[in-house]
Amino acid sequence: MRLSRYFLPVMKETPAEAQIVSHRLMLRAGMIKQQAAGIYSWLPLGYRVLRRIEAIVHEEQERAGHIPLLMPTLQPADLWQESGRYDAYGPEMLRVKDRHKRDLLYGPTNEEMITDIFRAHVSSYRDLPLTLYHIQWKFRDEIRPRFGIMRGREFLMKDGYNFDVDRDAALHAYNRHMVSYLRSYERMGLTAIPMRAASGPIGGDDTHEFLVLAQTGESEVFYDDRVTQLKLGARDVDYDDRAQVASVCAEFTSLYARTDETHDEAAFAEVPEAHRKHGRGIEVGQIFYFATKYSEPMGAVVVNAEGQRVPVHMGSHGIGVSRLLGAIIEASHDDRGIIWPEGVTPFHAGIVNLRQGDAATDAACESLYAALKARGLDPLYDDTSERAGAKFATQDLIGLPWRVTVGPRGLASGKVELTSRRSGESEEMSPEDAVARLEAIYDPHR
Ligand code: 5CA
Repeated sequence: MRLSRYFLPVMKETPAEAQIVSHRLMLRAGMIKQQAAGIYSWLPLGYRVLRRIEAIVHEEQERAGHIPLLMPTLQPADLWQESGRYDAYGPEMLRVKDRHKRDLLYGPTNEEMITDIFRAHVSSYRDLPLTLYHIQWKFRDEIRPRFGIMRGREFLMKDGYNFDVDRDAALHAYNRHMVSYLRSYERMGLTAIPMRAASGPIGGDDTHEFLVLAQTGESEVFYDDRVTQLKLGARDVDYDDRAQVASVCAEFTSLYARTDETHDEAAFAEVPEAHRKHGRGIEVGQIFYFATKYSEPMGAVVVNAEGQRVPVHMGSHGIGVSRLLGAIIEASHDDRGIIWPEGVTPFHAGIVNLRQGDAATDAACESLYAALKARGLDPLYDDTSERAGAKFATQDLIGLPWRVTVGPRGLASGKVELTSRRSGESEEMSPEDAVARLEAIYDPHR
């Protein structure tokens, strides 16, 4: 993309309404625009990152054997009357009437609808296990939408639902979700810690939230800080191997880590004092096992191997896709702007032309641009006639992890400069070497 033809409405001023750094930076970098309280348009730069995050979520869900579909945002009220949640959900649910005076709602979550799909088509244990998921907009009429897309009213969520013949199979699905979530967050450059939590309106006793530590987080957390060192890394997990998946989960959940809702002072006191930490976190996902809470009232029944009709065991599993942008920025920025992890960056590298209009410099930038594109990388070429200082400030604000600076002085000796946004370090090299370096950097992320 050429910046002169792009739509990147960056702001110099710090917007007064934004209280936390991620919200400020998303507005300043021209990523989102508020349309109503808690409702945002995704401008091109923000939309690119949102799509990167979605792509990672899809890849990791499909790797775990989970199947994508798409359910609508509007749902009929009668499904929710069947489960008993239509009245219980309260004012957070946006209720609408159509022209025939039928009651609809904008879905805050999809347990009822997916159970309805399941009961219409599945009746035998032979069709199990089954996990279906979608990435779809949700609406919750939050009493206090705030911090930009972090607590929105309309927000993008990945929600997945497992159907299993018994508790053991359903707990394996729960564990598969935990591992696939850990992989997804790591690919986004995040450390998200699974913490024992409370289930709220979704229901069930087994639930973990995934928290990114940040002072601006809305959740109060208590943890053994050795849990922050755990990494899944490149290890190969066989998602069909119950014992292996369970052992990864045990590794990530055996140290103390709980939100305030389930915090237990006596158990916490057993953590060695040097490792006992109390702080705040951003909830970027939650998994639930709730057995037959929805399948029983809604009649989602399968015939098991013994020929008995049993309500199917279910769980639901959510990732806050749009919230993740805020969480990533909270975890990765400096006083000049955002620092995108390579896995989610909107463009792989910026190209800064220090002397736009100079024939040799323009030609070098064009050929660099073409070479990166030919290798499947997506550069953002600043071909505007802004001063160098302003170009650097924009690059720093929007946070591309790598910048290639091209100017007449370097070109005189056949060199461009490759700069890391994170470390600030620059290295001179030939344009060919810069392309090869970027290709190698991004190889593991593709
Ligand atoms: N049905 C279950 C799991 S599929 C469910 O709805 N879970 S949830 O309520 O925990 O939401 C899943 C994730 O969505 C949360 O972990 C959080 O990251 C994100 N989320 C929830 N509310 C909001 C909101 N108002 N704005 C942005 N993200 C939100």
